[in-house]
Amino acid sequence: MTTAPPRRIAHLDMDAFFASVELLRYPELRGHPVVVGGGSRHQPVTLADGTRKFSRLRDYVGRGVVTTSTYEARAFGVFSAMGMMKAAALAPDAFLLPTDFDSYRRYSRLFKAAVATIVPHVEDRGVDEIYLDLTDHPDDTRTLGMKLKAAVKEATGLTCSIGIAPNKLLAKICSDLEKPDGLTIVSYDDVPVRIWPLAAKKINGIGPKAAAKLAALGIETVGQVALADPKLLQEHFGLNYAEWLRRVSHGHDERAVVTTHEPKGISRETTFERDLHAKHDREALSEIFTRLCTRLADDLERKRYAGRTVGLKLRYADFRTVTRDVTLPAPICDAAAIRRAAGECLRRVPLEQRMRLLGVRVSALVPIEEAGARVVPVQRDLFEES
Ligand code: DCP
Ligand code: MG
Repeated sequence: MTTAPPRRIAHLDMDAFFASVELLRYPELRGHPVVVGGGSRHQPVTLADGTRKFSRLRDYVGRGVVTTSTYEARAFGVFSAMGMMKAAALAPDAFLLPTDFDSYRRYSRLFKAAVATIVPHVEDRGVDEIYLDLTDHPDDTRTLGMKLKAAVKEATGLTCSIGIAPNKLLAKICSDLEKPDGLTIVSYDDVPVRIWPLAAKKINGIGPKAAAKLAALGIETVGQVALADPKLLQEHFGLNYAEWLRRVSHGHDERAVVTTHEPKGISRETTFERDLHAKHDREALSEIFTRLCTRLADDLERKRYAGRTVGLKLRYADFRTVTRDVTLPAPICDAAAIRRAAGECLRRVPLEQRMRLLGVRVSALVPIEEAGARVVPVQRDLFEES
């Protein structure tokens, strides 16, 4: 029997990414609780003496959500996706900054380019995270990890956290263990000590529903999943998922780091924290909708595609799902155009019922270079039109 040589896989994730980018231009806020979110309102104002006046979280009125927060704000319990008003109750004095996706995309490109000069095998996983295959690199693991962190810092002024492990599953878990500015290296031998005590939901693929179901069986940690009776898991989760649970809880994962692929369509969807209504939750929905389109535009730009067909997926509170799509005369890839087309689709679905999920997809893809598509900034108030 031949066994594959052990791999060295890294997961790199930027620390408090959007907030950290903001602190580069507002260094006077460093060390303070800062929250990014609430759309594009609440721009800082430069006073006559050259100092800047910032909004505070307590000034916020509306139904928007927190995009991200600095670690100082997290100490008050303020995290991504929390309602801004709830966040304001926890940290009224926190500084509030509007989102600026163009900057985040620019820094995203910068840190990825810096990493690619050291390790060519990069799998792009979104605006602030990547996987790397370090297996063939001559440097020892810690030296290489430090080198990657230094390159990111040098190119952007920002810190990141890196997990290095024999596979993607463990690397992703590890990048989170010593945040911020972490470098965590684990081997299979470390799994019982470092991974088993963690909550089961730390595994990418054990979502809130599966975690709740496990908890109902008295299974809270990864280790408890590993030691659970396979028959019990199979009974509650089906054969495939139970088998997958067994493998991941022992730290096994064979997925390769994939540097490129040719997609048919690219989509983003999000399940709301609570069911939302088109009228009563218009502001929150509008923001979520815009963010979905912005992230989708970001995915398209990163993968260098534009597409002619824009699809909308909507799941109601009762789990009925409807989809609509629209095919445009020319391929698009920018957030505003996607938002407009998806908004058109939205007009063609009934909106009386509360919704639990919203998804947007762009298909009929062509490489961006052939599309002649133009990138324009996103508009934020289009939900109103629907
Ligand atoms: N983001 C978002 N909506 C969310 C979660 C995140 O728009 N519900 C954005 C803001 C984050 C960025 O994506 O800055 C990256 O997400 P992460 O989960 O990596 O969060 P951070 O980078 O902010 O923090 P951490 O240091 O925990 O990675
Ligand atoms: Mg991050």
